[in-house]
Amino acid sequence: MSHYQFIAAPFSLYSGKARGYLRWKNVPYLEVLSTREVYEQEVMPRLGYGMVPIIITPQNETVQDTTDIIDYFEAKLPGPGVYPAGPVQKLAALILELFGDEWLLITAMHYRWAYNEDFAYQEFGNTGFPHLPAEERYALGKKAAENFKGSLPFLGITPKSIPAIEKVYEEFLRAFDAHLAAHPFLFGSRPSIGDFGFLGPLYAHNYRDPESGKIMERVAPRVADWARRTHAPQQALSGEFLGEDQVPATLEPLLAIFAREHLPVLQDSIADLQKWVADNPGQSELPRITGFHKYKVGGVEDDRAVFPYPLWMLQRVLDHYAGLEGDDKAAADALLARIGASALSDMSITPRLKRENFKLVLA
Ligand SMILES: N[C@@H](CCC(=O)N[C@@H](CS)C(=O)NCC(=O)O)C(=O)O
Repeated sequence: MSHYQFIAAPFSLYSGKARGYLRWKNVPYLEVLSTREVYEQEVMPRLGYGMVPIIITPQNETVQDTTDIIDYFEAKLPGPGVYPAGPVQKLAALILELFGDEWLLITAMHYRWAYNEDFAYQEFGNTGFPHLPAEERYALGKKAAENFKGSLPFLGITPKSIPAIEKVYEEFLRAFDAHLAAHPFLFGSRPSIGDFGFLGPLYAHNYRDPESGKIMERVAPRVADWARRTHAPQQALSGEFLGEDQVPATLEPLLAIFAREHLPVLQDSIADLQKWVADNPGQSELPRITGFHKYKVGGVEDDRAVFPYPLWMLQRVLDHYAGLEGDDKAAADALLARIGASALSDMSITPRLKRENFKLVLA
């Protein structure tokens, strides 16, 4: 076997993120549908739990987590990459990857389950049980989807927060659409790690789910076009990042939404991690949820679970920032101040986190 296997699903958020990257990077891979059998016989034994997408290498190694998948191929394959060389561009790209993966997720989950419930059940059924008749596929798909639909309140998606989620999402779509009037991708003509972070929620859910796709086409047709182009690049390894480490001014409204909506959640998550560590001496493996907190979306307060995993992604941002010096640091600080994210410069994840054997653990 000389190709990579990519176990994934068409309707899966993080599969969309990785697939767009694999195509742009020209990775020789074959996609394997994560049917129930594949999930039970390949995914679960390899990870110790169920999660897609995964990569199986020709040497039979497993790579999970889309960020690890991207980093694996960035290190392994020659040619252009998705991390900008410009230090301020890279900082902004890492922030936007985190924001896409972990905050736009809220919009992806809300719109799927509010407007595409039947379609989603069909998709779960078609993927999990493709050999069964349509009715059985639907029934089993509905059952398989229970946990996902059931996660909405944990993500802070309730009747109270929904109008605010929709308001912020439309603000985000308009700002991204305006940016795309001037640039094909976030940082120029080459997709970056930030574009792929956006792609999961914006392609697999918010573009591909039929009712959500109509909303995207109506509010932000350039974003729909970007989702198509980024998920199915016409030319692998193409394009350039903007010169002189430019972060276009049109990205600042997007970064400001991160600072306003996501950063406070991350600050609470650090505090909760520290509390969890104090309450659980001697334990290294983190649970999926460390607690609950009040969060705000579009100014509306609601309850939400606190997830430690996004702190592992935030740590990447903070590690990059910590390495900046001189003019680069001054330019980064000026950007953070303009977007309202100066708090980032004093944040640190203590204790540090790492991923080991597909688990999040204290470093
Ligand atoms: N951070 C992970 C997230 C992957 C993820 O949540 N995948 C979803 C499907 S899109 C899944 O398999 N979820 C199963 C679960 O959460 O139990 C990544 O980037 O790969």
